[in-house]
Amino acid sequence: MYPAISFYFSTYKLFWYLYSMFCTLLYFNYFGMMLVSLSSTYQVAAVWASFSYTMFNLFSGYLIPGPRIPVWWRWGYWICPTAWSLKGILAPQYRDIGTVITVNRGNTTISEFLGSYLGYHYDGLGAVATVLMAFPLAYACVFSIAIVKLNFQNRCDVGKDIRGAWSVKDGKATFVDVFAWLSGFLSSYTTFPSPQLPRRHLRQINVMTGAEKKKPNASANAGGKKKEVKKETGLGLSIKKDENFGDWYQEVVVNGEMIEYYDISGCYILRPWAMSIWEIMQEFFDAEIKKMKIKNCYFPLFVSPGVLQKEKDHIEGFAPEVAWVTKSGDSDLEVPIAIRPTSETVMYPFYSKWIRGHRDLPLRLNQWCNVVRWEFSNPTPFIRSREFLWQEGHTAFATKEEADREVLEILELYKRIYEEFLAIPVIKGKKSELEKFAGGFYTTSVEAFIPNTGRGVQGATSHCLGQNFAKMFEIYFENEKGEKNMVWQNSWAYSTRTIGVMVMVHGDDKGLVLPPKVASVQVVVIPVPYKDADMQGIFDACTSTMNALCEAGIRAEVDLRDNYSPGWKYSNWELKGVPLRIEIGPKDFANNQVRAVRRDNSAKCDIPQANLVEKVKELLDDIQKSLFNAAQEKRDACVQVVKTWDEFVEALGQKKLILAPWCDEEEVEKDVKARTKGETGAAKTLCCPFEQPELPEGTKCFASGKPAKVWSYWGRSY
Ligand code: 87F
Repeated sequence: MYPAISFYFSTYKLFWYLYSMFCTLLYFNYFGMMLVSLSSTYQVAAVWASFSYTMFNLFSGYLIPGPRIPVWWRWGYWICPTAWSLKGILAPQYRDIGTVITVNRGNTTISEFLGSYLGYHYDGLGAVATVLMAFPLAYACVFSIAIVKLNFQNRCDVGKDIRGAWSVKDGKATFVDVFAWLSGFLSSYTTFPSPQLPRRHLRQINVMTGAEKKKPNASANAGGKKKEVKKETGLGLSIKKDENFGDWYQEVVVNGEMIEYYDISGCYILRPWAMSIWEIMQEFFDAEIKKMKIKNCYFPLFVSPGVLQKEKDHIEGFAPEVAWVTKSGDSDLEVPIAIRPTSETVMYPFYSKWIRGHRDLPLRLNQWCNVVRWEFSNPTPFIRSREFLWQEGHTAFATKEEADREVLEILELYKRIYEEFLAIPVIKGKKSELEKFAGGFYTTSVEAFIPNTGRGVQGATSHCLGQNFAKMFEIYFENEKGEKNMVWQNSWAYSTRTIGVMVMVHGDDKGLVLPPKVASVQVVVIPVPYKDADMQGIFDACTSTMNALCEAGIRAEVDLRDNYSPGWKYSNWELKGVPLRIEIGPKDFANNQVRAVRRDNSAKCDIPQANLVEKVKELLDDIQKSLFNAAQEKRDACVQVVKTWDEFVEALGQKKLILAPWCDEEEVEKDVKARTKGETGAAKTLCCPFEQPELPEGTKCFASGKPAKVWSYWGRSY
């Protein structure tokens, strides 16, 4: 490039050219970064950039020579970085050229012309060099201060990119972070970039921290080779649970590696970290229902419109949510087919075929599958998605008593999933007439509560369908006396919503908090390298610690990655919610012990290797119990007993879980819904708890003033 622009070639001129160009590239970069760091959005930065670059042209001395710029505007010339670049490039190139040229009909030399007309003087080049270096330094400083102090990167989407660009804990950069990043940025300039570098650059910066630089052995791998320790983008969470619950939730499920967003709204990718939780619950529930002699089966995903119509009365309200396949390739299907939103209509025609006599009963089937409900209101991962995983049980009995018994047995299993596995307290109860499954006889449910939003959430349902579907689908059997009777049916389901409730209840500002019973990794073992330590010994101790735990049936993993610092690993496993972290450093290694750190309360303790398994089991049990107790305490603190409408409205405004005496009339519930309708949704009954407090004679319904018949939980809900 240099000879191509016909510059005179000498070492001196080449040096000036390269130096000026280097400073110029640098200040343009830092200037751009500075604008972004000073602006709340990219758009604002872009407006400033286009203004600034126009000024850079205008005052560069190229369009209007410096000495010709009106005196009162000349300060613009002095502060314009491009003016200094031109000085640094052109003065050394041409100031010693004595070639005579004709300008305005007079003769002059090039050097003379450059000095008098353009203002490029030979003397003072030292100042030019200094100023040229001062610009990038100044811009970089302003950038650093803006990043640390203004922290705009946390206030906008753009920030996610910017945050991704360096190691930032809790979403906030420190000066050390920013300078480390800037030095990485600079060094990428002076090394040959690989084709992938620019993108990687935006996402993560690998630098050795000061502390690690002092520990040359820190990252020595098994082979003794030294490797650079990545202080990776330990992004953690940028939003606090109490500050913006909705955004916090979205962030925690993604950064905690549970969910990935998909390009169809309301559909999400369940990553292994979430799927493993589902599988653990599935394993428990599947074994329990098998003990009850319930068998698994699988019915097709598609429903023909004719069968769906059979259930028309009940499906009416649900119809808008049914998704249809209307085409194959380019041609329209002769008859569109529905995708199952639930499987009553898919299964019951075959129940009618398979059930003939009393010996065919009970028929107890379950299927693990996906269903599709094309929801229109605000999709939320796990809680409300258009496709989700569930189990649906469909059973048929000869008598109502058998059906009633099963409804409660299944409900108890759902309660155990929530309380024993997910460490979430739930309330068992019966749904109101308005809230029950319209096709059923009665509906029972387990109800959880999310204190942060003050919303109830139906955790799982167990319906007694009575004989409604038997009538519709002609499911009859002949009893011992040869009489034709209709069967009694139940249906029950819990879904991946359970996982969302768990995240909402236990998660904190550091990320997910997984109860040990459902965590696919219950214990993570992390080596803590230290200067001059016997790293191989520590690594081996970590591996054997993991092995000992695994042999004892504890789900343990060891994190021997040598390109991440221990601190980064701690945050990463905390973000993912692993219940217990075990650290092994030189001191622990020497003392034949490990250090255990709990995720739920950060409590630390040292455990001798000799009673490792026993103590870890104890700790995991304790974490499970503490999580449940903490969740119960929090939930109970939100329960508010109200007796009057005014108290009800006040409690609703305070995001309480309301327990109120109620007349149990559908019209009154409709009325409460209408009167509380607002932006955040109306209040409704969650359930009438099986455990009823005493209802003294003469107690009035809080809403209608009529005599109360039951205590009922009320609230807004998901
Ligand atoms: C959406 C579209 C179409 C719920 C729907 O709870 C139909 C329906 O029938 C629908 N949403 N329901 C009720 C589901 C009842 C029931 N089905 C078996 C359960 C448990 C499992």
